[in-house]
Amino acid sequence: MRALITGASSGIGLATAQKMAEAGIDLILIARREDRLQTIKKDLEKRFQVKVVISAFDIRSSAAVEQFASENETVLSEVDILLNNAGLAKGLDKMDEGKVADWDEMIDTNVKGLLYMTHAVLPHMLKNKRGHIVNLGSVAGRWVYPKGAVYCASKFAVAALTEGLRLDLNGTGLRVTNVEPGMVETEFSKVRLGNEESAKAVYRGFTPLSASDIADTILWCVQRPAHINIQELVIYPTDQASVQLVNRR
Ligand code: 8X3
Repeated sequence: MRALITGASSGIGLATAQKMAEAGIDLILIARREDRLQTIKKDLEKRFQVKVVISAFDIRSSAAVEQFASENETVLSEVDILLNNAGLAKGLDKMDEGKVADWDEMIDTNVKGLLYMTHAVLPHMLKNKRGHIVNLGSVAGRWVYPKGAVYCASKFAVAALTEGLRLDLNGTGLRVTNVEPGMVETEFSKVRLGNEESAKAVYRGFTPLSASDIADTILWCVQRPAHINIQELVIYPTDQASVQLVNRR
């Protein structure tokens, strides 16, 4: 079995790569940071005796995705699982104060990058008559919160793309899942807010989810028997009851 993971050099992507390798799944890892990918490849191949192919490029570029797809036809033809994990939030602003560059980065990565990668892998899965696409959505793809409209919109798009793909793939045997976490402590808030201190404050006073928690959930989804499709899965920390209600001690 082989899985392709985007955004594999940190956070949920990396944690899932580790758990999949532990489960004996070969990997294709994609991220922008080549040096991190090299280190991860060495570590996973040594610890778990799995095959790890790495490729460093930016999924926001349709040309880069096309080039990757044409240069890696053989490995791509063996992909059983596509984890569209790469994604980010940039800024926490009212819409009139938001930066266009932040909006572009979120929409280009979270929506267009996911589409480009799906477009590259799907023909192989259809040919093989098997495959599972797991999209990393968010509770922000079901409920909107103040100052988060554009990030939320990008994750609402992930929910729509998952549902749409399910409809288009009905009868093919392929599966599509949208995993929608609440607050997970990774580099997410540092990337969003731009500094460590503000990021730490986001998770202060309660126990957030970890990347490893979400990796376990993803693994559980892909390990269900072939007749089961977990279509949408919301996972919150126990102390977070909605996108805006967190019980802090
Ligand atoms: C991340 C969850 O609540 O910070 O997608 O938007 S949240």
